[in-house]
Amino acid sequence: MTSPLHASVPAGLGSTKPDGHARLTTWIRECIALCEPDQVFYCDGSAAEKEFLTTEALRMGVFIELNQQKLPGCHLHRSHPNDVARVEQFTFICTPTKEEAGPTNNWSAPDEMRARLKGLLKGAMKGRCMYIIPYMMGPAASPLTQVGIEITDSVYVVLNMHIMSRMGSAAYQRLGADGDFNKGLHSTLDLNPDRRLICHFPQDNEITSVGSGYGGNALLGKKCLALRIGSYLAKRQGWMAEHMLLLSAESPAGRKHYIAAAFPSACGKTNFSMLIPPKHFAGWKVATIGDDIAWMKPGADGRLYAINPEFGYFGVAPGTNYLTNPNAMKSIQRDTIYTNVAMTEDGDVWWEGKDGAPPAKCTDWKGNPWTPESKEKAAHPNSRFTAPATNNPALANEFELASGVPISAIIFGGRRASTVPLVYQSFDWEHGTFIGATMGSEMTAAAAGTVGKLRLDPMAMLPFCGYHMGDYFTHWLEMGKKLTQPPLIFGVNWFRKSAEGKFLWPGFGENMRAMKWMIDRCEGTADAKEMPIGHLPEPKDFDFADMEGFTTSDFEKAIAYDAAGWQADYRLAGEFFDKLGGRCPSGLKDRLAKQKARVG
Ligand code: TSX
Ligand code: MN
Repeated sequence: MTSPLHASVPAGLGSTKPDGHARLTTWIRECIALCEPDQVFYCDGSAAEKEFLTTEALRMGVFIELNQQKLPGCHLHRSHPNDVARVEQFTFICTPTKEEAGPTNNWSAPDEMRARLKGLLKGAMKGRCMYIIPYMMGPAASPLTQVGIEITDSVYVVLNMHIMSRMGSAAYQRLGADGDFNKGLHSTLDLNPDRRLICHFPQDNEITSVGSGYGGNALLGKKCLALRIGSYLAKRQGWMAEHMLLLSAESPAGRKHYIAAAFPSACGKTNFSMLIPPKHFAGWKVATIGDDIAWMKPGADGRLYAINPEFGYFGVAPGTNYLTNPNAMKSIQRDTIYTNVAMTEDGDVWWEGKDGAPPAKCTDWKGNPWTPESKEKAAHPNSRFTAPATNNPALANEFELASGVPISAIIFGGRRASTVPLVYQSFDWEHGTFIGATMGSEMTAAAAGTVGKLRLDPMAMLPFCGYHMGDYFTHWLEMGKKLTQPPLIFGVNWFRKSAEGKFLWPGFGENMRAMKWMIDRCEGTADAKEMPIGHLPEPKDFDFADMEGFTTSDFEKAIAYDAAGWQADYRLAGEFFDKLGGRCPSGLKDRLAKQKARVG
């Protein structure tokens, strides 16, 4: 949603300009000359600025008032109904050659795309306010942190960036006179989907996004910088930008492990990052470091260290409730932006899968009256909350740690009704990379496509890798060689079903049991059976005590080995590797051949 002008701006706000950084000042001047805004607001990230812009967003109708007694500091935003999700078909990686972007990305020649974008942006901010947003992805003191400047004509974007990034003048301080920064230019234009383009210029550390106001397309620090540009920088600079949650798990004895996990969408990544251990695990503490993105770099000790570059959660609302994720529910009771959820008569929010019965009547995400008899959903399936990480009761102490945390285990998972066991361990780093590179997930109704169809999504990075996926796999293998104490790599599947179609594993907090086995493997205290696909826990190795109605036989079904299923998976993986051509590392192709022979 676009913001018109601010009639009057309080003294001291909107005027914190960067000075002494020639490249930055020049670029801002160029953007102003191109977009021709009537007003320029230089953000400082302060609480006073947030308060002023929130009041203005309410006045402009960008924000809708919610019940401030129930939900203090919370606001509702309704996006344009055609602008509710990321748009992979309009997302481009503009490298000098198509080969660099690879067969899994849309590509355009940088000069051609720049010319097209220039045409679209010429005069695009006439009658509008342009906001200059300085922000950091990562803690101010971390060597892994990146600075971005986002220029946008959306006050909704500014208020989201206040939550999702470390925004404000500290970013200018970190830049100094000549620091490198990501250039992000965003305009909603007229929200016409025919003029919607999300473009990345990795060689120039630059993003231009037009025609959408939606989170993943418009909050340029997240998917665009932290993953697409980030993965490109990481390859060149010797680190990793991954689509992973980060958590810590501390035993009653006080031993802590840090775990990173990659799951495709609709697998409950945010839920897992905020997991509450069941009663059986009294004394265990799980804390959230991040729910979506991890930046990781080998340390001097040969371990892999990770930070979460984000400052908030941009989570899917439907399905979030006090049973599936109490910590998320507690995180979204104040200072939260709700996008495309339903609103009750008393100014509360509602969505499908929230606690309790649906309200007798409410206003749906489009602003229309809704009752339980209505055919359409009250909240959009991709409706979101934007909440500060500091609201999370389970936020880890290490959230601001500049050095990052040393990772003990990396987990790859997907939604698989068959074949993939509850949990298994790779033989080594290369085999773990292979597990990540061949992982897939079955589609749910929330995603476009055929429900239940298996789609490969290597490392959950397919839509987010800013260069050739084959080169990305090579980078994974190279990183492994730099680590003298590499994390152990595991595969998991919370979604395996019985022949009758029932979930074999209760999931949610009970996933702590799988995590406990993985931690024990890291400590060298749990046994496993060597199978063709990796190391699997046997019933004696896995704690499923105090699980109501869950038997040894149930566990055996959840970890059962299905050779024919694996052969089918490997056929699909082979097709994907072939698509990558000569850039698919031979290490992975050889692994595939070896695995095919092993599973028989
Ligand atoms: O997030 C999920 N997790 C991870 C939690 C830490 N979900 C929700 C996925 C959509 C985002 C899950 N759904 C998980 C899970 O582990 N498992 C399942 C499947 C499942 C759903 C319901 C039941 C059991 C399994 N049980 C009953 O309905 C009683
Ligand atoms: Mn994500």
